[in-house]
Amino acid sequence: MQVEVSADTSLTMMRNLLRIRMVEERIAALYPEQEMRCPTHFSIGQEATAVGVCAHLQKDDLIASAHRSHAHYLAKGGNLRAMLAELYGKATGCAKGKGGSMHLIDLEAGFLGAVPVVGSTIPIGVGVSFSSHLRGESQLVVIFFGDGATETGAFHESLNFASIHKLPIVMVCENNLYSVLTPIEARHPEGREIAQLAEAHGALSLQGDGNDVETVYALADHAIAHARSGAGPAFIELKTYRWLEHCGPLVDSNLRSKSEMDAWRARDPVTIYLDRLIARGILSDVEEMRNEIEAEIDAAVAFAKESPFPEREEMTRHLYATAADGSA
Ligand SMILES: Cc1ncc(C[n+]2csc(CCOP(=O)(O)OP(=O)(O)O)c2C)c(N)n1
Repeated sequence: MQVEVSADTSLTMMRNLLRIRMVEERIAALYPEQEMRCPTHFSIGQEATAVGVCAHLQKDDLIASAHRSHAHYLAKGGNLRAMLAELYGKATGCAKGKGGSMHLIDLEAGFLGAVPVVGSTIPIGVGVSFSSHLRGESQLVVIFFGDGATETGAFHESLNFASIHKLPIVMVCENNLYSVLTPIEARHPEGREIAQLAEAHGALSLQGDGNDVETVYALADHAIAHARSGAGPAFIELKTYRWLEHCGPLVDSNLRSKSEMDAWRARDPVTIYLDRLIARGILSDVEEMRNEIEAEIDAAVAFAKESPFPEREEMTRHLYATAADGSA
C-alpha cells in the first residue's frame, strides 16, 4: 500500500527520523554518567513507526504510549527540552521531574501519557475516546504499544469495546518480535498473525513493514481515514526491531542472534529513507540537517542539566490516594 508523499512531508519525516535517532543516541551516550536515574527504553531501529503515523496528526489529535515512549513523544510534537529534563528528574520536565522516561506526559502536545504497566494505556486511550464520543466531539486517539501488550486482557477488552461503540481510534502495534527476551514464536501460536486478533474484534486490521516510513505513512493514512469516518477502530501491526537491549543503552548481542540483529540493522529505517530521498533529488545536504539537530540537542541537554530539581513539597503534589477512612 502506497500513497503519494509530498516533498515537504518527505523532508519533515526525514528530519523527524534523524532527530529521534540522534536524541536517543545522545541519551545513550550520556546515560553512563548516571545523572539520568530512570530506567530508559530506547526505540533505536523502530523510529519509522512513530514518524509515519504521527506525520498525519494535528496538535489536537491525541496519542498514548508505553514504556518505550521517546519516539512517540517527539514525533507527536512533544518538547525536547521538557523530555530531557524529565529524564534528568528536573522540575522543568514534562512530568515535573517525577515520572522519568516511562511516564512522559504532555497534554499541550496531545500526548496523553506513557505508562510502563504493559497494556495499561490501551484502556486509557479508549476511555478518553469514549468520553470525547459522549461529548459529541469524536477526537482521534492513536494508541502505540508493543506485541507483548496484545497478550493482555486489557487489549482485547478495549478493542472489543472500541468496536462496539465505533470509536475513532487507531491502535498501532509495534511488533519488534520480543517481549523483553522472549521471542514471539515462544508466545504466539504458529501461523497466527497479531493482525488477525484485531480483525476478530471487528477492527479494520492492517499489517506492514514498520521500517519503511512511507509504508507506515500509507497504512496510517488508510487507518486514520477509516477511524475518522465513523466506521470504528483500526489496527496496524508494524514489523520492526529494536537494536538495543530491552531496557538501557547497551546492545544485548550475547542474548539475541548476531545474524538476526545484522539483518535488521541492514534495514535501518533512517538510512533507507535517507538513500531514497537522495535518489529522488529531494534531499542533498543531510549534514546541514544533522548540524541543526545537533545544536538543538546540545541546547536541550544544557537546559536539562542546568534546571533545578523539584522542591521537596512537590513530592506529594499530583498524587491521588484514598485514605483508610475513604477520603481522598
Ligand atoms: C503488566 C506487566 N507485566 C510485565 C511487565 C514487565 N515488562 C516490562 S516491558 C515488557 C515487555 C513488553 O513487550 P512489548 O509490549 O512487546 O513492548 P517492547 O518492550 O517490545 O517495546 C514486560 C514483560 C510490566 N511492565 N507490566
